[in-house]
Amino acid sequence: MLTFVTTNPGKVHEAEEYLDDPIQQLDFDYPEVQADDLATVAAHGARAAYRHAGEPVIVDDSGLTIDALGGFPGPYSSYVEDRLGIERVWELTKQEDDRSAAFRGVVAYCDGEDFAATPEPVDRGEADESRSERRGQDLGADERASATIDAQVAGGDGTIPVKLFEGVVPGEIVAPRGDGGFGFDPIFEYDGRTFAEMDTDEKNAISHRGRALAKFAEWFANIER
Ligand code: ITT
Repeated sequence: MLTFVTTNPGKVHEAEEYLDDPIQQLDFDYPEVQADDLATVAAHGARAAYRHAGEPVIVDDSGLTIDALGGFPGPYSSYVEDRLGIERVWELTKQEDDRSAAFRGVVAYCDGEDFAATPEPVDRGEADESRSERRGQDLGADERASATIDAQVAGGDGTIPVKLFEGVVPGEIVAPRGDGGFGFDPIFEYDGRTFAEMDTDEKNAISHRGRALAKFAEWFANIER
């Protein structure tokens, strides 16, 4: 049994298609650190989720990046969906000539152990420690506050290794269409259809999460447990 720590049942539904092992959802809203890259957010999240669950966990951190908006909303996708809504993200983007975008996702696995070398990266928390030290020394008050959050989330065990699996899918932002999926799916078009116009199998075959989960599933089937 593998525990997927997420507040989003749509993610679990998609993951079930990939893994031979049964998956249970643990609905825990782990603290998300503020960082520009999803891998850092996912690695912190996986450690926090593992501490909470006390058993092997995966978390998934995903985001939509819109090229003409400098990669917005990126790591802030959840906040933007909540506060602005996808209709207003479409309104912002439709003024642009270039509406290209991408979904990016990182699946992060943590079971408290170290991992054998494979092509996928392992986050051991070193980057966080050096960044926190640097922030403490020569950066401003906002960044020091952020470093404090880093340290709290790391909880003194920032060195617990986390295995990371990344996936990206390019697409275009369009006016909302379709009833399936979740989140930004109705405004994300790939090859003529939005993700909300696809069923789960079709979306998985091309999506960022599908790509990350496929790599994770292959690796997970071969590790010693
Ligand atoms: P957890 O963090 O609890 O797992 P969440 O839904 O908040 O759930 P993220 O922070 O990873 O998940 O998601 C960031 C945002 O991106 C959020 O608004 C999601 O709805 C959206 N999102 C993630 N994957 C998506 C997908 O496959 N299709 C559409 N929107 C997606």
